[in-house]
Amino acid sequence: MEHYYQPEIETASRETLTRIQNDRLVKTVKRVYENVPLYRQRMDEAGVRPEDVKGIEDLRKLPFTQKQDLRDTYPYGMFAVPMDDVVRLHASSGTTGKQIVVGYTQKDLDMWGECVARMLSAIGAEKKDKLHVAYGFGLFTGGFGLYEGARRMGCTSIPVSSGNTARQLTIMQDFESDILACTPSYAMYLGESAEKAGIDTKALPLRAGIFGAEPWTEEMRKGIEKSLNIKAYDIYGLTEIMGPGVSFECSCQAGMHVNEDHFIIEILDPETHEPLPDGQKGEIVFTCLDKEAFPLIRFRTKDIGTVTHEKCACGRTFVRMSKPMGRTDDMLIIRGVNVFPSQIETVLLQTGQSPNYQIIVDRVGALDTLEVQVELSEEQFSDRVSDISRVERDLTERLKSLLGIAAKVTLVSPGTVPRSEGKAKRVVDKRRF
Ligand code: DLL
Repeated sequence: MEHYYQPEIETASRETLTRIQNDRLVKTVKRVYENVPLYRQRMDEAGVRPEDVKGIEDLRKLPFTQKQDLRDTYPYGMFAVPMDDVVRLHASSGTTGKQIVVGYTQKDLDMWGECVARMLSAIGAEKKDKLHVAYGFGLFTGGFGLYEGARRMGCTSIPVSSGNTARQLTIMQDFESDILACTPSYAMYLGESAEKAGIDTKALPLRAGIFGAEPWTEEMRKGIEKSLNIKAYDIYGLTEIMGPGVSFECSCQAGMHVNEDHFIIEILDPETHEPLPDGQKGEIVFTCLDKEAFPLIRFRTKDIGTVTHEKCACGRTFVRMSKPMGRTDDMLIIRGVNVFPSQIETVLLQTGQSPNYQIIVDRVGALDTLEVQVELSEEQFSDRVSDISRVERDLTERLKSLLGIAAKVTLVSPGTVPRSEGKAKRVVDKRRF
């Protein structure tokens, strides 16, 4: 039996959802025009008046928002309510550039909790469950986002925050955590550390995990499910739009349902900005429908993905998005060839290699170089040198045929690739541009 948190809305007909979206979009556009100078200016420049937007069919008349706009208006220029009504701030630094600040009203936090509670119900969590939150608590949205959902749903949250792996494992055992929430790379590390510490994960009550905030592959999902003996679910979100819970996986694990009563998703051709049909890869763009403090219109996420309107076996009618398949800005251009780190990860995991790897890009003279450092498992480490060279050769060939350019594969000793407690740093780009 499928569990829903709000069955009426989660299984609503397309007509009902469209009606809600039309109604909320009209109100939000009016509000941002009146309260956010940047939107008033952009809409004036585009010759669009708030009353020209009568529903979602007029969405395309509206200008885009980009991360740079949030930096230019730092810290509070995009807020649509007086500071008096803001009850929480979060921030995101990204990997480059100045941080951005987002705000939430009381109602925004309730809505956030509702979105995360839908995800918790979808994966079969119940009030009696204990949610072990090992996402960071702080300006990062991961910790507090999951906490809001657990509170809303009535689960017991254990706000451990990130770091101190030995302590995480002790708490997991002693407090009897049922569900784990952290980044997928940290989940892998927890599994590995449990094994090293001689903890039998099969004997733990832990049964599910909520992993997101960074790209991860199906192979990695299998690895986590095996090592922690749980079901692993994907959750997506971004600071600018809300944090975790913009979309979530259900028990079918076949894409992430977008909370469409609160957010509109568009998939656009990154160059022409034309909308793309179901199944075609493009840039994910979100519009907030009922956020009060920080409502963004057509925010270009730079994440690349697809959507499907096909019916999901879980009964939810919310459109599903794919796992993001990289970002327009994490695509590496090496000797003129486009390379996504996720392609490299897929090859490594499909061939049974360790998920602990790092991609090093450098430039020697005028030539870009690509090196993939992959950690050997303990068994491989004790193998003969000739076996290790065979693995290196095999990986080199597979990467060459997939990427179309040569990569140097270096197998390194177990435990030498740096572990992360939050988002993993997979790429080190040493080139000077
Ligand atoms: O990472 C919010 C979050 C926290 C999501 C906890 C899920 C769980 P930011 O730090 O602003 O917010 O980073 C947002 O992370 O644009 C994607 O590129 C990436 N990302 C988030 N979730 C996923 C996912 C949080 N499930 C950026 N799969 C986004 C792949 C993800 N990438």
